[in-house]
Amino acid sequence: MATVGKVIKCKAAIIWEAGKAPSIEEVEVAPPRSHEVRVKIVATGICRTDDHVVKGFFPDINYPVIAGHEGAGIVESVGPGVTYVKPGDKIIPLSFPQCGECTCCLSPKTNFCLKTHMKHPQNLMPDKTSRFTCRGKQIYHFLWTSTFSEYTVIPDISIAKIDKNAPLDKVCLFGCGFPTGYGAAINTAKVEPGSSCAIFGLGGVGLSIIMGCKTAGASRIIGVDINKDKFTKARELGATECISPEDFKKPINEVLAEMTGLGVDYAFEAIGHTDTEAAAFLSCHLGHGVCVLVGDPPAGAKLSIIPFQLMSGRKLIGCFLGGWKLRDAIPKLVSDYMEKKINIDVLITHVLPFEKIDEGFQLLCSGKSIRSVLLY
Ligand code: CND
Ligand code: ZN
Ligand code: ZN
Repeated sequence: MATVGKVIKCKAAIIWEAGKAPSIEEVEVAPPRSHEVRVKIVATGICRTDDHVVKGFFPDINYPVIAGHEGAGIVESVGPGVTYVKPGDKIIPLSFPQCGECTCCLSPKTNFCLKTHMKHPQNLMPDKTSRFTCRGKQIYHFLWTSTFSEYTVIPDISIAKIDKNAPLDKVCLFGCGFPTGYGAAINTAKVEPGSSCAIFGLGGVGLSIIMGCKTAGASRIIGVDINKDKFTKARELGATECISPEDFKKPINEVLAEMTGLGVDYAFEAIGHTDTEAAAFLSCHLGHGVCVLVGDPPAGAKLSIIPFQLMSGRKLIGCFLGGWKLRDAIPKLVSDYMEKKINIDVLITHVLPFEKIDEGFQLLCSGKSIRSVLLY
């Protein structure tokens, strides 16, 4: 290809500083270095975590930055040492790597690869440099994905090669929302047939948790959200009941306890507030209920729990990206989608040209969208 080894100029959405809306700019994207891949992103979803970057919730993130972590694209070129993919392959950038060699990758118990960007409090490539510049300034990466750029550079341990026939405008949701929620139910909670579940927050992540609970055979799936507009889709996907905390005087955990006897078998928090995390934990059945934290509270937030509530047998756990070892799991989930075993299309409520990214964020923040997919 004519672009191999050269700097590519393309459009990207840059968040110049925390609190500022992303602005569409022309960026220069340097060629991939050793064990890196340059990808042409075709489609990207907007996840709430990207909005947290816009709002400046993560003090470790440096600005200016290119956010975005729910994309799908095609390999443009590969750096030295890359054998896993070649130009033309369809891929999904992974916001969590799977190096396959570290002690966590070798353990079946976790997907927390130790080569993660989270081990280094910086948002640059693994060699601590950036591939993006704009108006003469270095631009920072985000989660090694930065899918809000038409071309992006990603470490080869952070990509999944997928079916060459996969529709990228749909399967971009396998970059975060769907596996994050679905895996929280299937892998992390390991929901059992006949069990009762409560899902706090019915956005793209929460609805995917509902799909996971339904697949696992849960008999009661209770959706909890203050935005009742979310109830229709939640019911369509498997919620048996939906409630709003604002309709009750007493705490929502007491309401759930009354509805279920002594609390739910599994509670999930997919909002990202410590007060709803505490409520989800207290909604669990005394003695054995399991609460899974999925939402992303602002950095530095602390959750307060009375030790007795854990000692009595309730469990509190959490997961990134649904606990999947992503490089192994994402290609299989995409195949399941191609074979119509799972349906993610229902989560896509809006499709917009990339230039309308700001509208996409507004739709998310006003509660009008589940997922907006941006097309380059
Ligand atoms: P989105 O904003 O679409 O959904 C959140 C839902 O929560 C909305 O429907 C709100 O109406 C609802 N809500 C807000 N406040 C309350 C409240 N007090 N009580 C009840 N409901 C409320 O977000 P999303 O689905 O894209 O993401 C959900 C969370 O998951 C968010 O915190 C995001 O940052 C996080 C996340 C985690 C991970 C992971 O790997 N663990 C990956 N991506 C996103
Ligand atoms: Zn690893
Ligand atoms: Zn996300």
